[in-house]
Amino acid sequence: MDIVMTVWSFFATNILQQPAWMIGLMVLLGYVLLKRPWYDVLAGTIKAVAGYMILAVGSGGLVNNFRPVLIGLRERFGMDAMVIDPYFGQNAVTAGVEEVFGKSFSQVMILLLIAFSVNLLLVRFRKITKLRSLFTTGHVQVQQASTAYWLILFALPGLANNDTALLVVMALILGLYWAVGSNLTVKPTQELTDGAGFCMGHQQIIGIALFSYLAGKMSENARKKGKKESKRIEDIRLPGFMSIFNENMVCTVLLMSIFFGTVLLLLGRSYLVEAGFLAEGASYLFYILNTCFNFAVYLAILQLGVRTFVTELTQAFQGIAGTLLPGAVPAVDCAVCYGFGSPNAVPIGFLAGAIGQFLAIGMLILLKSPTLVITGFVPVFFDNATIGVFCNNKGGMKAAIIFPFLSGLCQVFGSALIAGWVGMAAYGGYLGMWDWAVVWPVFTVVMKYFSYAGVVIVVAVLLIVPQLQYRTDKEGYFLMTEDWEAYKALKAKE
Ligand code: ASC
Repeated sequence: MDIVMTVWSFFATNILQQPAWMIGLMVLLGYVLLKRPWYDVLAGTIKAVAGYMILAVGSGGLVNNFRPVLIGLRERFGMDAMVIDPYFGQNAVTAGVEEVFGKSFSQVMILLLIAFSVNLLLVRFRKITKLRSLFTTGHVQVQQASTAYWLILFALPGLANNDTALLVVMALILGLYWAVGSNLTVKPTQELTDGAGFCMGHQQIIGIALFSYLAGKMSENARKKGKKESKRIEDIRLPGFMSIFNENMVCTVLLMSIFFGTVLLLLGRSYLVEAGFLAEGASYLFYILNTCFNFAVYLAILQLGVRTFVTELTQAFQGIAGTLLPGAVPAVDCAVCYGFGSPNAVPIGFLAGAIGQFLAIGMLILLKSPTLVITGFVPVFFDNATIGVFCNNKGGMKAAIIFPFLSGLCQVFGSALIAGWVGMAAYGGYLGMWDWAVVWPVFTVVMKYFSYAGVVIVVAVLLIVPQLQYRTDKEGYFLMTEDWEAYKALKAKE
């Protein structure tokens, strides 16, 4: 037993929780199953791991670049409150779960393993379950397992006395959420990427499905009423000097300069020096310029990383899909979609979401909410930029502004409500991503009030969703992951 645990914890720490190595392992396995020559296997694996590492440099850079602003707002204006961010959320669980529930955090890792196996099994039996995607984003799965652990313990405190029942219930719900949520993004992602063969496995997957659907409806309604549909961002050719916004890098630098430039000016030079962000005699102006330019630089790095590994992963996954998990696609990090569609949807979605969040925070202050929220970079950027990319693809520029804006409101209000209620706010953080600010709070309420019947309801609803999806398009449902060109031909005929 000891050896098994040691091997498992080695695997969990170094591979399962490290998306770069997890993706590398999948490419390795996939290429071996495809019987590719050894040098292809080696080259593919290297590109997958290195590509993912490049993406991580980009996304980590974005997060760090934003730090002075967050810490500044908090310290300079004395805003002490809960930060909505996956990393703060995970810290809160680690810090509080023992105190509040008398449970150790170490079980979260076992939960992760069982929930991942649930996802695997659900996809393996896809003929019955109609589920087509395997969640591969390990760092996100750790954050989600932690939060789910807290939410479910809160809803069903009786489970605390029975570890086996606790883990089974939790893994079932979490594994189902991974499988069903990511499965909902299969169609919008295939449409966005023209059949690249992956879907989203992140923290706003139900949000992506919902907002893509609404964006599509918005366009359809406009068409029916004979009105002009909102143009996609990439099709808008701006007049005269405005056309410089057509270029992604230029657009990002300009938008970020307006936004961060203002905030950094508000924080003031003396604060930035005092807090150690700006060196004593250094230029304030160039500090601001560097920070704003860095956003465009990290975004470019991130997109390079995506381009490096995505083809390897999706090709290799066909090897896995062909033998072990037929008809399946990998569900990957949301940042992967920034390599597709309009790159300018990224800063635009982010800004619309940020405005939504700030508005919501202002309202919490005015309403004297007992839980105050502070924007964290990961939700405000990665959720809203992603929703922006998908909505732009389905509903044009208008949708890419409206829906991220609504998402920003949801993130703040939803997180304030749930984290205040379940007691996580007291530990300074909550996950805060869209699904965890909206969908999981609903699960929690249902389970809190209906207890074990609530568990049955949540599980039943999750199981039914893919069945309903399948029914709307029996012919195309599996075809869209198995053969995208054939799927397109089928749709063209219809
Ligand atoms: C998250 C999280 C991150 C980012 C990253 C986006 O939810 O924990 O580090 O989003 O995955 O690429």
